[in-house]
Amino acid sequence: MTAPAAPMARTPDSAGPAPVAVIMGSDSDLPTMQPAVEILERLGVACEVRVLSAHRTPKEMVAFAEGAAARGLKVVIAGAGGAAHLPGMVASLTLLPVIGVPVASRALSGVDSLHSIVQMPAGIPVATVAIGNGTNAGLLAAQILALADGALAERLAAYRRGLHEQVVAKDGRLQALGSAAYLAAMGA
Ligand code: RP5
Repeated sequence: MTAPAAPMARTPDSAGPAPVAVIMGSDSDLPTMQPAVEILERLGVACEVRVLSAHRTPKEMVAFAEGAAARGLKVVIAGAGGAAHLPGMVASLTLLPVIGVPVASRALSGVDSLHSIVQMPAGIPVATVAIGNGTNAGLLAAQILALADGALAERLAAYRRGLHEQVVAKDGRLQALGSAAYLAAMGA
């Protein structure tokens, strides 16, 4: 199901440091991660976006992770593919919650990424979303922030109401058209 356009689209709050960082191991991950940026923007949550590779730029990754909390970040969303060590390594270097996004890899369709990110050892958690699901990573980050932000919680509730209305409308249309006509219209 396509996520509805959030009815509360707004300019992200610009006062103070961005509370969310969206980082990724390569710019080739950006198509997967941009939906996280977009849903955060729609919810009015500012974010910074970086390419930081656990393997190609490990020192920059360490500097980012070690300084993240002091710079005012509250949540890190980290996407990577293949030998996807970025989310776990960042999680090992900060107490901020880290949300991992497995990026669909060419060779193994992202199952390698998923296993690399989700199978963290006890003690260093990474909250892992489904392969390729940047949107859910952005929503989860917003839900964490909403614990201390009532206005953001209301925008998230409005988003959920939009999902509900979208499905109810589809059900009504399906019943009105019948399944064959509905399916034909979907292929149009
Ligand atoms: C990982 O290697 C990145 O997260 C990316 O998903 C994958 C491939 O990177 P590129 O070769 O496309 O730069 O580190």
